[in-house]
Amino acid sequence: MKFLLLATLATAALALPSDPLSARQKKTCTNPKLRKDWAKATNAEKKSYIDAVLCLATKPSRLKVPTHSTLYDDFAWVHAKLTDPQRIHAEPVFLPWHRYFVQVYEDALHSCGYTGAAMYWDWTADWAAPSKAAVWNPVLGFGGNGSDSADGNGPLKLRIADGPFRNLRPTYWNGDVDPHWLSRDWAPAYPGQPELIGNAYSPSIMEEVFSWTEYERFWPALESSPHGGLHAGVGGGRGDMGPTSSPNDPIFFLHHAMVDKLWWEWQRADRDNRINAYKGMRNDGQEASLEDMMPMLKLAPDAKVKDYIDTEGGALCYKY
Ligand SMILES: [Cu+2]
Repeated sequence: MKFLLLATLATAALALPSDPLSARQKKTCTNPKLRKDWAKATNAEKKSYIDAVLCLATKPSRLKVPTHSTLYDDFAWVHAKLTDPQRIHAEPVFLPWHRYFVQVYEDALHSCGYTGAAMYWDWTADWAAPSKAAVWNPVLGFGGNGSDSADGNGPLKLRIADGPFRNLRPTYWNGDVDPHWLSRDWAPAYPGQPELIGNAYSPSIMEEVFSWTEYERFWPALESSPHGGLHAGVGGGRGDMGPTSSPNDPIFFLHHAMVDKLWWEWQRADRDNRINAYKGMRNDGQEASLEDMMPMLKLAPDAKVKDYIDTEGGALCYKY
């Protein structure tokens, strides 16, 4: 009996995924990881996160399309391909798909030596002066805006002027091979509108988003103004956060961790009724279901919505 038990344990240990390509294990979540606010993380945590992001660009692509791209580029490629034709936005799967995507990214950072959880940018706290946010720090942050005088990109893309990611050279722009320097094109302030379209994620907008009690009302409200406004505010017309290849900008993942945190807060505000709340019309005209599959195009296995609906159950184990 004892031998049998040991043998079972040994088999279970062998089956654990050693590489991030394997399906995430479903197990009881007893000790959820805490995802932190970038502005409150320690310098050591920030440094380790930044180093791991840079490391992704030295790792071979899992997708090999095209052959000279890297693991860093895979995220932009998958997001671009799943956006044209549209499979991950403007339908209920927007929230769980991006939740899964951020988790796949966190797993990739772990393959680059990072041991912490994904981090988020709380833009609801910075809405009145978003350009002053801690995330744009040129040493322990993501660098700032693109600049006309920054060399190398031509007039259509604004290369960022400083920061640890200034020398990053993403492979894709939208779904096309178009190597360029990482770019940002912050929307300027004008009377009544803070820079980076701060009004799109102001307290009054957030109050409206959280006023919805049904999932099918909540997700579009969150996706449109706060989520979309931030993308447009940071990316502008000539920055990486604008096009379908927006995961090119590493701030994408702090932005989407924040979107995820807001969904998490909404779910927990009425856990019994909302933790499995998932409804609405899919882009193919069918009713959305927890059994729906989320495509990840071989960056990671396709996965069911129901395994990613609860951050402390199914295939996930984290909280905010
Ligand atoms: Cu997206």
